[in-house]
Amino acid sequence: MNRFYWGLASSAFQTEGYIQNDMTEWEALGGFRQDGKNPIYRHGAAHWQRWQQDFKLLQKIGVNAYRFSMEWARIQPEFDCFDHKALDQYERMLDRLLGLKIEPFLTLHHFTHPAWFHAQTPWVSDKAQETFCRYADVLLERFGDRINYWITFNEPLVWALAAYGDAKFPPGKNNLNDMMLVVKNILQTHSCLYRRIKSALPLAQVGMAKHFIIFAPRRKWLAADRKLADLLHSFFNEMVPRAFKSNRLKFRFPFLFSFDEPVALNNQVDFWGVNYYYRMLAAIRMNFRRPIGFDFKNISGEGLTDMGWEIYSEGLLRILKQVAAYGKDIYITENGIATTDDARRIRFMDAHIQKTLKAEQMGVPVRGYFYWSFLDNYEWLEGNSKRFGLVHVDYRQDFARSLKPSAAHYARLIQIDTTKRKSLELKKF
Ligand code: GCO
Repeated sequence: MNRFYWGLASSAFQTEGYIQNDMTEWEALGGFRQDGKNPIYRHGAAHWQRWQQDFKLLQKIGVNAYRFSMEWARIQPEFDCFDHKALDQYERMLDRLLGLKIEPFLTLHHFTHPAWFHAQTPWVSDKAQETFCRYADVLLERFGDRINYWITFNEPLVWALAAYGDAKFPPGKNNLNDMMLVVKNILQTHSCLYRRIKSALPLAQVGMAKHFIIFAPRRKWLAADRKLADLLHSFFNEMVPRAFKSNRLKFRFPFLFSFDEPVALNNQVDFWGVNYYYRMLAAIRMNFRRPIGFDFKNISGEGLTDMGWEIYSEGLLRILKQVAAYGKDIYITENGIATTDDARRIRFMDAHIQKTLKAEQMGVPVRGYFYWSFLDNYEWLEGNSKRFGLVHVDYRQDFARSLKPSAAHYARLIQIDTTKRKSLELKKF
C-alpha cells in the first residue's frame, strides 16, 4: 500500500510547560546562561492546558500522524512513585488523537529526565537501563494497545554530546570517554526496549530518531579540513547505525578519544527516524582547547535560518540515500526552520518535501515526513526566542495560538498528495 504519513513533531518538555525536571533545575542553576540569553522555562508553550485546542489545529492542518513525547518527570516524579493523574491525561490525549484518526508516533526519551535521575542511576552507569525500561514498561502496559510507532530515543548522540561531552545539558559533564559509555548504555537500553515492545506487540514498529548533518570542509583546498569533515561524518552520522550491524560501538577520533566496546544490538530497529536541518562547515584550528571549529555559510544560496544554520535541501536527499543503505524504513521525524519570516518557512518546506518525494520516487523507503515543529516552542539553549512552529504562540497574550500561512500551505500540500496517492491506488485495480 502506498500510505504516507504527513505529520508534525514536538516534544513534551518543549511544549507542555509546568514541568520540573533535570532541565528546569539546570536552568535555575544558570546552566543555560553561558550563551547570555537567559531563558526562563516555566510555561513552555502551555500545551499541557491547551492540548484540546491544539489537537483541533492538528485536525485543521489535516495531518495523519503526530510525533510527540510524554514527560518522564511528570509520570515518575520520584523513583518510587508513578503519577496516575499524569498518565490519565496522557491517555485522554492519546485517545483524542486516535479519535481524530491521527497516528501517534511516541518518543519515549526526548532529552529530559526526572530531577532524581542523574544522581541515582545516570546514563554513565549500567543501572540506567533498568530504570528506563521500568519506566517504559509502565507506558507499554498502559498505552501499548494504542501505539503502533515507537521511537525509543531522540538523537542519543546529540544528547550524549551535550550532556557528557560539552557540559551544555545536565548533568553537565565534560569527558569524551564517558560520553561514549553513555551512548553505549543508551543503545543497549534501546535494544532492551525493542525486545520488550516487540514481545508485547509483535506488529509494532520500533525505531530511533537520529540527527544527520551534512559536514563539509571549511577550506576545500585544505586536506586537513577535508579529512576532518569525513571523520565527523563517520562519527556523527554513521557510527550509531554501524553499531546496529556490527554489534560494536567503535570509534577512533585522533587526539580526542578511542573507544571500542561490544553492544548487542543485532540490527534490532524497524525504522530510522531522520532529523535533518543543515550543512555545517568544519575546520581544524590551532587551538588546543578547541581544535575543531564549526560554522555556517550560505553556499547553497538558500540562506541561513534564525539559528544561523545553512539551509541545504539537497542534503536531505543525500542523507536519505545514505540511510536507505541500512535497509530499513525511513521516517523524516524532524525537519524545520526557525524564522519569523513565514514565506521563508514555506520555501523551506517546499524544497525539503520536494527532495523527500524525489527520494521516494528513486526507491528510498521513506514513509513519512514530520515538520518540526507543530507549535512555536522552547528551543533549549535559545529559550522561546526561536520560532520553528507552523502555529504561532503569543507568549505575551496568554499563549494565544494562530495558524501561520505555512500551516495552510502544509494543509494544501497534504491534501494534494493524499488525493494523488489515492488515485494511484485506484488505478492499480
Ligand atoms: C533536536 C531536537 C529538537 C530541537 C530541534 C530544533 O534536534 O535538538 O530533537 O528538540 O528542538 O531539533 O533544534
